[in-house]
Amino acid sequence: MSEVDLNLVARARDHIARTALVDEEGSFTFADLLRASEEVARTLLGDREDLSEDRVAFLVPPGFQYVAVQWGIWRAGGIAVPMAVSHPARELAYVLEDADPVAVIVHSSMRERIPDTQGVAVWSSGALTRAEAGAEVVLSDPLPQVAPSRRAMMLYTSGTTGRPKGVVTTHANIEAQVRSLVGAWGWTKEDHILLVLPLHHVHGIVNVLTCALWSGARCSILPAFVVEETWRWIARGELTLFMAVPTIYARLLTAWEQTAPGEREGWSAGCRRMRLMVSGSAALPVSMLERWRDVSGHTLLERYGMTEIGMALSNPLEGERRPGFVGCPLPEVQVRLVGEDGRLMGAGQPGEIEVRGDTVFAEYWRRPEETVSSFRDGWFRTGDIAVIEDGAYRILGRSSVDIIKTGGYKVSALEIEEVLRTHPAVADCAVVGLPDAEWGERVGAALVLVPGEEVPGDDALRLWLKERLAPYKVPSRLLTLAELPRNAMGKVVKPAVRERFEATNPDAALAL
Ligand code: MLC
Ligand code: AMP
Repeated sequence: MSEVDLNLVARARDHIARTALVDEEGSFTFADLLRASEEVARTLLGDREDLSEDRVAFLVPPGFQYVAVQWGIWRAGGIAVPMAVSHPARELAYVLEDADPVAVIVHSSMRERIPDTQGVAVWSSGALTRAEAGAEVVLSDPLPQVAPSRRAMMLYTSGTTGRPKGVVTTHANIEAQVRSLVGAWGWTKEDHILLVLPLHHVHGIVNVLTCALWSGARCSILPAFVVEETWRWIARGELTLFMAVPTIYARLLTAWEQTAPGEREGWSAGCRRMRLMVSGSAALPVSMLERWRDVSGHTLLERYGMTEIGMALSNPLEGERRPGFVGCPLPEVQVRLVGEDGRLMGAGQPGEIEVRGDTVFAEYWRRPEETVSSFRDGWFRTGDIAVIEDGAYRILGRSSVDIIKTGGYKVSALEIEEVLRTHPAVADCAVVGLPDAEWGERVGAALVLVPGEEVPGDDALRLWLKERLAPYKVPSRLLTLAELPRNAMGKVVKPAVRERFEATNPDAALAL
């Protein structure tokens, strides 16, 4: 059997000597990536010919090792399950339990966060990805043929029903997502992008990392977003592209405003040398778009997407980018708006965004009923409400009050409530999203305490929650109420909970 590369891998062979990745450890060519990922693939395969869509979970910070591991899993025929480096043990254990992997690859600095699980091989990413500099790319035994229709990746995302579920995409889905963006945003091998986003979500994985590697471009990677480091990179003037969530632009703006005029000029000049700056994953306030235009000379290109569909709508690369709008359907993506009664909506009428096409995911992992109910006649129902005005889409909100977007992360209010209710002092609670200039929304929790109990001290409660939830799910506003506002059916009225927060001086509401 001769090796038929995945397209992504085949394309890397066209750029073998070019720099693909730069991280804290150094620069790596496409040859380094091919060699290291082959090493990972062979180790994972052992005596097997093909991982045949077995899952391999990995906990590796953004950097060369991460990419070598991801490609190695793909080249061995496995499904890559990236885990979030910011997650506490409880969340990681949930992913491992749900994804049911045959192996876990973990960065040496994080080894203690992965429990020894019987039957699951645990490898150190450093031991697997040591690329001998300058060594030949040797193809000994062929690696398996991996058809595009096979499942490639599983990303955990919150739904409205409680704990996160695995969104499964095939190689063909990922390729369609990448082709669509590479075409629409004019990627070439001359591009150089800085990756500051986490690598357990599509924004970082697909829009930044995979589009870059597909194009033969260069991706420089920070292990995590740090505002000063990001400005230093921008000021060097080597980058052509930047993509981030609005919270990151907010932080960059604050730092710019607080720095000395001489430094500002260098930072702004670095921005002006780029060809494109993109915002997405959450609504970009028009005021932020305008401030960024003053600072950088760029009108941010805002686009709309979702883990299940990749990107769907985008403002244009060339032509007018309308503030407050997310543009039009991207190439290869079909979009429609549907009313509550299932009727198609015309221009000016709000409806739920539904998406169809090769970019749309295959299934929710081991949740056939949820998969079926998330589609209507072959169209994926996003739960986001939009309207078309003068030919462009404007997002109006979400159909569920229980989904919160904070810092670009989607979190489920129900999941947080479930955890809070297990605290001995909490009799009941309601979690809501509260509008916030920096985070888009903040997580607020209204608590009804067990009689005789007091609000646990800030630090104690925060620590307790941080052991159980990802940092971005931990409520940063607390309010105690005698009882939760409920309707005649006994259901908590979330808008009324939000009003209680608004009626409270934010300083009086416990800021965690
Ligand atoms: C972290 N903190 C938060 C928080 N996140 N508080 C409130 N709301 C949040 N969302 C807390 C931390 O626990 C910490 O508390 C304190 O804030 C400061 O943390 P930090 O380290 O400064 O924040 P940081 O971790 O840097 O987070 C900021 C960020 C991050 C913007 C860099 O949120 C981020 O990377 N967001 C991008 C998410 C993303 O990629 N989404 C794409 C999803 S895909 P303490 O007590 O520890 O000090 C998708 C589809 C699409 O949406 O369309 O793209
Ligand atoms: P996720 O499930 O983490 O992939 O988040 C996807 C969600 O982010 C979408 O369903 C939207 O609610 C939101 N989103 C993404 N881009 C935008 C945008 N430009 N404006 C408003 N909301 C957005």
